Amino acid sequence: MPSILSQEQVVQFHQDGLVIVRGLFDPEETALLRRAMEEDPQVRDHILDRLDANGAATRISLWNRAGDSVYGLAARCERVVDTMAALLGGPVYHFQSKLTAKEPLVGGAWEWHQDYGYWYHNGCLFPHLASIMLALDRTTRDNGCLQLVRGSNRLGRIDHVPIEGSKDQVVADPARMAHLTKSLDIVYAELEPGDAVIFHCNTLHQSAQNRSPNRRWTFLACYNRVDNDTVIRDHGRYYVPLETVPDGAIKAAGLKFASGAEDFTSKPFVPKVRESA
Ligand SMILES: O=C(O)CCC(=O)C(=O)O
Repeated sequence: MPSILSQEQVVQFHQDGLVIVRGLFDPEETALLRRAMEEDPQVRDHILDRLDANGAATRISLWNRAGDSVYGLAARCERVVDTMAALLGGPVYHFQSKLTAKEPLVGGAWEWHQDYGYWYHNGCLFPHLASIMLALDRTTRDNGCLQLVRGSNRLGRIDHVPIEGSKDQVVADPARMAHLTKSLDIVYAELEPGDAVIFHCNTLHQSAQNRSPNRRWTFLACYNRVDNDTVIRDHGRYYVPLETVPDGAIKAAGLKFASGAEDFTSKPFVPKVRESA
């Protein structure tokens, strides 16, 4: 299946480092995914809290392999995989998937970072990775939608430094960020359930705390180019062939939970970075 994006959207992805896709999953598919995130015992049992710079927790559940669950099939369906391969310029494999969950009133923030600020340390030599974030709930400025720095994909990798008071996240060099956020636009990915934002691994992004009464849960699937397989084997994110499934597979499977192939993460991966950039 060819990429679902228009030529204009492909150009936008390369220029801006992000593209918003409305209605990527229909309401029935989105409801299945949302219920799986809420009800699958494996997803729930692997939820980790990641403290932000102010000590508030944003929640995440992470797994490395896309299996036969409804969320495994969503990450393997043609409309997603073929689009990611077209954007990354070659065949891809599933690098990781995650639920990122901001609970009403108490949800913590994600500090400014590039995913490659983390994934470089998993042994990916090139930044040939990208993610697709699918909204399970409506995401708005009020409940901590993703914010992305337009064009930051073209900066290259920025040094990331530790955050005082949090061992759970690292942050893109704040001195550099101050310049970048003055000169580049910030895009707020306000999404309806079923909409998605696709972004490059060097695109700087953050999300604010959720002080609203509305939950903000999103499902992300991340892909690496096959020829960029990790040179480090012990983080579980190395190449395993990705078998795509037809787009109809999600509804055909119904509410299917983890099958045992997922390789859920019990401890968050936080790279050991130095204090000064
Ligand atoms: O869920 C969010 O708001 C951000 C998640 C994120 O930045 C990540 O998983 O790398």
